[in-house]
Amino acid sequence: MIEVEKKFILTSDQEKALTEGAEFLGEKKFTDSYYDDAEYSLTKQDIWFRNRDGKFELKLPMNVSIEERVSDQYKEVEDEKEIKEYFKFDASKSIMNLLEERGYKPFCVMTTTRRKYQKEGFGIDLDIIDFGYTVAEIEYMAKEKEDLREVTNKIIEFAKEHNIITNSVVRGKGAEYLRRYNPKHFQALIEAGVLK
Ligand code: V4E
Repeated sequence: MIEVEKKFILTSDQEKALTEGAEFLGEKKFTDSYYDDAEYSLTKQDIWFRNRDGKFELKLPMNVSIEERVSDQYKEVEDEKEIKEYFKFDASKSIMNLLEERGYKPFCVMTTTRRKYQKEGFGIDLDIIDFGYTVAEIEYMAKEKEDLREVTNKIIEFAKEHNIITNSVVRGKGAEYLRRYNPKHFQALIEAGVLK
């Protein structure tokens, strides 16, 4: 499955419209640590390697150019064996060995409180992040063969139906964290064409 998601900063009226009639799936709190080496080798390729509450996960870009970027399209790899395969790393060694050998260190640690909803086949996440940032995500799980542009349009249509109209790209929490706390890394990603 491919996760297609679009982020929005909502007014309280928009948040109300979006969650009205939605099924509330629950609230959870999780802490993410994002890893990279000193050259930002991963994030400069839009690869996001994180540990979420003790479990490693990889978010791999679906080769969407920054000009065309109207939504986030990432493939998620959560299986440790597959993560090691992706990094062409010895399967008999641990992920900790991988971090050590490749020089991957945490560059961002943040805790998110997430309220999850479901409405008309879309997932809605309302994220409140500990460093003072709140962002909403509307997501749709697409099948490998689905046209991702069409899926993005579906998300935009759904948002419009709730009076959420935005043409701007909303920064994800990782990008916002870097902008605030690690301008050097943030600038490197702008120069690499990963962030705007
Ligand atoms: C993909 C990404 C980053 C990692 C965090 O991604 P995000 O979607 O915010 O995480 P989260 O917690 O919602 O993941 P989920 O629980 O849905 O799996 S940090 C920056 N990016 C990429 C990115 C980009 N290239 N451009 C912009 C404007 N924002 C983010």
